[in-house]
Formats: sequence, C-alpha cells, structure tokens
Amino acid sequence: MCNTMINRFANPLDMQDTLFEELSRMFGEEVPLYDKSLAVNIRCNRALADMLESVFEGFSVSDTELGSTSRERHGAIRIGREDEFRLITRYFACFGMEPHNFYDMTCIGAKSQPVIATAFRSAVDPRNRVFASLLRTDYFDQKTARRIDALLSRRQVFSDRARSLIERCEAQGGLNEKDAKDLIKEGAQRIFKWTGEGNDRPLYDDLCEAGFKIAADIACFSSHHLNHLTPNTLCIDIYSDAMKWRLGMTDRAEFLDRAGQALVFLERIVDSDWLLLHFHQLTHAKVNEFVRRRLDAEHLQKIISELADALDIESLDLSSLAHNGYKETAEGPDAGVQILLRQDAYRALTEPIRFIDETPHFESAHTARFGEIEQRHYATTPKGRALYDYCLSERNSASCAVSSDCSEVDVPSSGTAFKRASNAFAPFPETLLDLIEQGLVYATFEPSDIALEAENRIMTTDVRALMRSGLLWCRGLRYEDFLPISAAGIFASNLDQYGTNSTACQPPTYSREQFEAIVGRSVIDSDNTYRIMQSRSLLASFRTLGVEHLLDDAQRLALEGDTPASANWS
Ligand code: OOG
Ligand code: NI
Repeated sequence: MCNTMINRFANPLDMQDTLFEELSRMFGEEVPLYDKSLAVNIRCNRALADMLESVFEGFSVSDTELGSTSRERHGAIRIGREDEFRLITRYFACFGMEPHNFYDMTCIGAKSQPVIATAFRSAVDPRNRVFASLLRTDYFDQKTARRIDALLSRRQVFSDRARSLIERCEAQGGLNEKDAKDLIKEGAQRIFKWTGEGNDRPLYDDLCEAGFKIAADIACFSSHHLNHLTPNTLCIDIYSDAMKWRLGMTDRAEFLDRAGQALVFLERIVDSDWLLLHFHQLTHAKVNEFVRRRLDAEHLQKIISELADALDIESLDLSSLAHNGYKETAEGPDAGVQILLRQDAYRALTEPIRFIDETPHFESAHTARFGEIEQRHYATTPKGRALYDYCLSERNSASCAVSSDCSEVDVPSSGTAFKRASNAFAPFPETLLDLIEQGLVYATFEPSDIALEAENRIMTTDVRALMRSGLLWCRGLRYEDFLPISAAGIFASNLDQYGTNSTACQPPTYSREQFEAIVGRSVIDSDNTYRIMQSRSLLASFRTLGVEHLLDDAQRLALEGDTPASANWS
C-alpha cells in the first residue's frame, strides 16, 4: 500500500534534475557563451582530474563522475511582487527545494541593492540551487515606488496551468510523471524564460539613470528570467584563466603561464581531505588506499599544455561572440583558503530588447545575464564566518589603499592570486584538521577502522585527541549556501553600478521575520543544519565506540542539537 502510494508520484529529486537540465538547455540556446563555458569547464575539470590521478596512485575519476561534479549548479532569479515570491516558493517546494537563509542585500554597505533574498535547495541533497531576490519598492521614493508597483501589478508570470499543478501537488503530496513534466515545462518555457520584451520605457530609463538597473531588470520584464546558471568547478583559477584566454583577453602563452602556476599551487594543497570535499562518492577507507606521489613541474606543465590544446579549437574561440569581458577578481576568500565559496564570472552580455507596449516596438539593449562559475569549500561555524568577514574587510582595505578609489567596480587586488602574501586571510590555517580544531569549520565524524578494532580500549570523548590519533575520521562539510557580499560584488560588476542608497524619506529596514511572513513559511537556517549534522555524527561515533557514558549531561544535550554549544575539544 505504502509503496504504491509512493510510486504514484515522481521523485522530487529526479524532477529537480530534469528541471535544471531543461533550464540549462534553455539557457544554452539563449546564451551560446554559457554553453561554451560548460565545455571549457569540463575540459578544465578533466585536466585537474588528470593531475589528481597522477598525484594519488589508485585514484581515478570516470567521465560520468566528472560529469556529475561539473553538472551541479545554481541559478538566480529576481522577483518583483510578494505574491509572486510566495508562488515561487510553492513551485520549488514541488521539487523538494526549500528556502535556506535570509540574505538582506539592502544593508551591506556600499554595495547594497534594493533586494532581500533566500536560496531554494534541498536540505539533504543540494545539487541544484536557486538564489531568489525580492525587490523592495519601499526602498524607493513614493512616486517611483508607485510606478514600479503599477507596472508589476499588471503581469502574470505563472499560467493558470502552473498554478493548478502546484495546488495539485500540495493537495496530493506529489505529482504523477505527466504532471511533473508539465510543471517543468512551465518553468523552462515560461516562468524562467527570457523574452527580451520590455514594458514602460520611461520607467526603465529613469530607473537605470538613477542607478537602479536591477529594479529595471525586475520590473520592466514579464518573467522571472534566469539571469545566470552557475556550474561547479574543481579549479576556479584555471577555468577563469581559460575563459580569459578564449574570450580573447589574454593569449595562449599567458594562459600556459598562469594556469601552470595555478596547477603547481593546487598540487601542493590537494590531500585526502580535498578529495573527500570535492568527490562525494569517495569514502575514507577508499581515500586511505591511495598512495601520494610528488609530481615535478614538468609533468604539471604537460597537463596544462594538453589542456591548452583541448581548448585551442575553433568552436571554443569565444572572441568571435559578443561579450563584455571577464570580472577582474574572484569573489570570496583567497586561493588556497578552503572555506565557503569562490566565484567568478564573465560579465553580463549586452542583449537586444524591445519595448512591446509601444507601436512600433522600441528596439533597445539590456545588460543583465552573465556567466558565473563557483568552487565550494568548507562550511564555516559562526566563529569561522566572523573571521572570514574580518579577513575580507582587511583585504578590501588593503586593496583600497593600493587603488586609492574604493568606489570602483571590481577593484583589482594587488599581486598574484597564488601568494597568500596579501596576508589578509593568513589567520586561516591550511589543513582541515587545524580548521576543525580551531572551531572554524563544520565536519562530520566517524570511527576509523583502527578505532573499530580497538573497541573497549578507547577511554575518551576528546575529539582532538581522537582525530590526531586517527581514531576518528573527519570529513569537512561543504558550504551549500551563498555569501551576500560576493553576490553584491557580482551584481556590481554586472550592472556596472557599484551599489545603491535608498531614496525613501525613511529608509526601511528588513528582518528575517518580515521575510518569512512574505514567503509564507519559515526559512531554514543552514547554520543549524550544519551544526546538527556535526553533532549527530559525533554522538553516533561515541555510541559506536562505547564512550557515550563519558559525556556529561551538558555535552550530551549539546550534541543532541538542542544548544549551540558543540563538542568537547579540550
Ligand atoms: C543574484 C546574485 C547572487 C550568487 O552566486 O551569490 C548569486 C543575482 O545576480 O540576481 O547568484
Ligand atoms: Ni550566482
């Protein structure tokens, strides 16, 4: 009975994968540069996998595995009305994607934008994500707010069919295959589709001139068009160097040089923990079988020149496509600092639009859709996040001192990306063990093979001692969320506008509670999720090792996830 009930419905994770396949196909057709960038990424990832296979004897990455790593992605949409945001929330719920975190983009200093946001993803298997922003019209003076609201009130992004499918899914607890397909179609053919058709040119012009291009991108178009779809990379620096070369911004010699340096740098930092972070399917037992070898620079250069050959083909000559160049600097921590995420992008393309509420239609151009890439690292604890924020502001003030004008978009950082010499991020240790011991990142734990054999002889719950003696294996948790300051940097470089100030008489403030009321449900705090995963894995490990009785009540309570306190590190 139960089985038949379950089988009646399409699996939400499968639905998600199909939706994103379709979105990727749609975006690839609309934006040829996106499709090409996927091909560049796959080749760069293959080169990195080749390096790893040489460094770790016994390790190999099949093309299928590489494909699924490279296929992970996030998209971004920008929404105008609160009721639209509620519908989008319900739409993603049909795909098992729930809102994670509240991001207030209106209060992040000079790069602020008039939007608040969340990210939709599965809580358990976050391979597809969508960053969704909501325009706040009370950020504007009353007259502008009224004009935006009036224009937004006229549109209907969701068809009646889409609405009824969402309702059916909610009522039944799922959708059959046919309905699931139809809901996906509604997404790829309507809700997230770029139309290039604008409305209300006077409002569009006024918003852009006043520095609110993002509001124009939201209010003057009639869908929640996907503005980027970001694949996952194993080597963001090499990918970015490859794109800059193929876009015609540098040449092959410079690529060989820069990517060569990046690969030498990576060869130095890759270790078992790096493999476990970047390849989900690997286990500790498997990784421990690999034998580490040292590679000489010549071998690494050979990998890079083979990559260069693979990229140096006519179909990847991206200089023939119209583009607006590549971002100056990556967002996120410095290379080698394995926390949170690093992101980079080719800048938004200038695309034709026409205003369809005029006769004849007014032909114009719009710059909004861009091509981001990302590499994800360890999820930070609140302590690690505070340190990240501190280091980031240190780096920004250092580059401000160099450039003397901090209002520039994309202030280039001084020096090469491969020295941690700017030193802003020096407080972060390099290895996972150190990051965990200093309480900077989250991890899950499991008893090692030695510990399982030594059963009954282990007499401590001291995590550090257990890790250092190889009795507890740890796996750093990957950061599955977003960074508002990075997002703001991406907004800024794409809009060619650094940030905005509210034009309301009384600049409003926004809270998570208000946002939850708009969304119509609570927003998951992902920090809780990471912490609970860590605590549960520790508790389970202590149980298996028979040392649970050594925990006092406070420690046990903390591990059961009821309080923010964590493990016993002493
Ligand atoms: C969203 C930017 C946020 C990210 O990766 O941080 C984002 C947008 O441009 O609408 O996607
Ligand atoms: Ni993004």
